[in-house]
Amino acid sequence: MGSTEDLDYPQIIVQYSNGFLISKVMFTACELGVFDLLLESGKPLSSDAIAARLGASTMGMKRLLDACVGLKLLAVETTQEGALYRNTEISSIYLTKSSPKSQYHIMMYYSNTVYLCWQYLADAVREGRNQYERAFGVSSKDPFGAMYRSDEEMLKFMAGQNSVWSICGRDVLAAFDLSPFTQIYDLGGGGGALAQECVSLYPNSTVTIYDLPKVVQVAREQFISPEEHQINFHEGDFFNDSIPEAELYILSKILHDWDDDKCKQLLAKVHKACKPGGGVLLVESLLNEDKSGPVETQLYSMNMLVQTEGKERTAAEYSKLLEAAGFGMVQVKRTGKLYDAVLGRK
Ligand code: ASE
Repeated sequence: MGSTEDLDYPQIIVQYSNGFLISKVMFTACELGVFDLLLESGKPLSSDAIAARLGASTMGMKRLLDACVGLKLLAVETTQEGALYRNTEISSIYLTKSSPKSQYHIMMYYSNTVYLCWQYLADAVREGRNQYERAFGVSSKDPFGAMYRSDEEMLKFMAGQNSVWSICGRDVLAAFDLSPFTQIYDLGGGGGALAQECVSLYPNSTVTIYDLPKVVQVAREQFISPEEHQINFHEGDFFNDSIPEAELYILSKILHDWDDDKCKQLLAKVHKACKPGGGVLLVESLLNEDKSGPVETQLYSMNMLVQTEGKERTAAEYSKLLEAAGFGMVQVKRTGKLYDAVLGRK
């Protein structure tokens, strides 16, 4: 503790400074299709072969692959023909596009959208608002208007947000026994990956994905197969349009997009629509009560500053919002993963 070594060589300062270099190496290897190629190939490949197949320079690709080895995202073996690269287990599972647990789309969203907003983090802190005007030249008044500024951006966001449920979906939905609730609305359900997890975990439930019309159209056409009979759709804007009656409302990563006033407004509307005995399930990344961590959640809260009108909150803050809207018997379950669950009852 406080050893002179730490002050002589500031390990954590060096590590934090290099953090964004690490992110960009991983994002770039994903974007160029390195992990996909190595998966398809089924055997280790030389850097020249990878460069040729991916249309990259031999020199640039060699350096990228070696950095991936340093990061343990690739393994290398030296043979008579030279160095041969292969995926590590973790990159096969999480960094390839086709894997069921793929995090590829969230990485593309981080690399090409979130990254650009973070360029203006200092402005966001100074001004206390999101940075769409500076980053993309679009009005920051309506954050989802800005986030969905093109169909392509909307699709990238939906695919990105979907990816996290392949690694956290089960945990947040199994945190409470939701089997008594069969009629479920997923407000702002987007691409529907959480709804899919929900109907698979609770076979007697039907989940209606409630989202903006253009989001629902894309979810229908590109994310949810018509064979998914337990999933329905409802086109609407939950702030301005009516919310139908149901037993359970899931608000997954919704409240963190909005300030307290907007959250109270939305929760009051949900409370009014909710059947007596029903409930609301918040799925969010919870801050410690003293906001001392977890660091991932603190960083997400910074991201909410640059991208939305919201913030990450503590369990007590969510409980207060729920209670202000009339919900009671609030229960909190931390999952130990990125997202946690809070259940309120009417
Ligand atoms: C939102 C969630 C996200 C709105 C914008 C967002 C995420 C990234 N941008 O509701 C996912 C969480 N990740 C981070 C970095 O916040």
